Amino acid sequence: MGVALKDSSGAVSEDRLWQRHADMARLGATPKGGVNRQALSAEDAAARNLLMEWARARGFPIFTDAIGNLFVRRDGTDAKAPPVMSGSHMDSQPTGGRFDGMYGVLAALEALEALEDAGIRTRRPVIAVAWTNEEGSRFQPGAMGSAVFAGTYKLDDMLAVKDWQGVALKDALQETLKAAPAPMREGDPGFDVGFYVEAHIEQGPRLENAAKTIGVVTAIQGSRRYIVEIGGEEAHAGTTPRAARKDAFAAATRIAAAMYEATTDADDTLRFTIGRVEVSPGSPNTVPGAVTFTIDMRHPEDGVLQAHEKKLHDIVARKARPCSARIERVTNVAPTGFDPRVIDLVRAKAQALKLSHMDMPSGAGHDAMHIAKLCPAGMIFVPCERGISHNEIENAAPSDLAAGARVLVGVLQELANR
Ligand code: HGY
Ligand code: MN
Ligand code: MN
Repeated sequence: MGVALKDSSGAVSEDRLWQRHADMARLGATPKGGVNRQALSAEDAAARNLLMEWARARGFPIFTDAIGNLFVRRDGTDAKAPPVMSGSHMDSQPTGGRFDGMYGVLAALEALEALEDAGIRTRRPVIAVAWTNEEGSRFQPGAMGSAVFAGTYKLDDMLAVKDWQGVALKDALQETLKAAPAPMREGDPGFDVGFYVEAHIEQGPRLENAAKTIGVVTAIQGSRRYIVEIGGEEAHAGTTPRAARKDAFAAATRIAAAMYEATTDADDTLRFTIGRVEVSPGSPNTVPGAVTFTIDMRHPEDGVLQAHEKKLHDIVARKARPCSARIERVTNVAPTGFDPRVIDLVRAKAQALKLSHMDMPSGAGHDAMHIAKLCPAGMIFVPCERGISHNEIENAAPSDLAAGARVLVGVLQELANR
């Protein structure tokens, strides 16, 4: 082992980190340069295998748990000390980018490698983690692996969840663990964690607009997800008079239009999205008998979300006739405030590395919102081009990714010796 460098940040390799993003982006690559690496798909399994290949090359022990979270550990001098953990997710949106989630996993691995390259021993073990199914686009709810780890969702409930084609998560997980085997940590997911820090692209334009390199993340806004199911009556498109129709799509458009209006707040802070709509039977000449659509609603204040949830229920009750309709909340993640000690340390490391930085909240949800319930947690943002994400053209600069990783490893090194 070489002589220990004063600080592991200097051992971060921009080239190694950038090359690994390119290697991972081949797994589920889409024509426009993004990725489609849905949770527990063959592409997800391939990413798990590649991460494990890199970990094994450094002799880092690997293990997984009953929901498929994947852990890479660098031992500390005190094996019993609760570890410092860092990571994010490798699953993507169907038309996702190559940095959302993956950056946090690769920056965490880079941190372990930089500690190793710098010959730095830490008291606590340092663990890099890839959480299962953060996106929640194939299997709802999202941030599933971290939520089961934190005890927010029950393992058995999540194993029973089905995707839009009716495939049970349990079966998809079994396939994935067969295709990407790793030693299984016995028992239910979850163990004592000392600190958690997650690196992520901002997925918004604020850092780029402010010409800052590092986002010192202070909080994550609250988010709620719903399913709306509308029941009508299939009928012949040519013979059925309007007055006799129970057109589920007509009802869906009335309900959606009223919801968009009710969530148009003056200061453009509330986020309301209908992202997926299924119309059945989906035939051009049959009046739709059933419509299902999803709602994703977010705001920094829980009270505002609660007030708007009531409005959504009222609209569904008022606008469905002559169809039937129901709205069910699928997830409710309260706003998360990060730990001032971690926030201050992220800011101090950015300053020490002479990196421009600013405090900011996160508009996007992250696994950190669940892990923050277990231990002091925080996040580090780096810019992404024009703030675009959940889009195949998502892009980030190698130097920014490396800068975030330098702050990350400095923070992890400090926390691992507290
Ligand atoms: O939806 C989110 O906020 C996260 O990017 N999955
Ligand atoms: Mn993400
Ligand atoms: Mn995402």
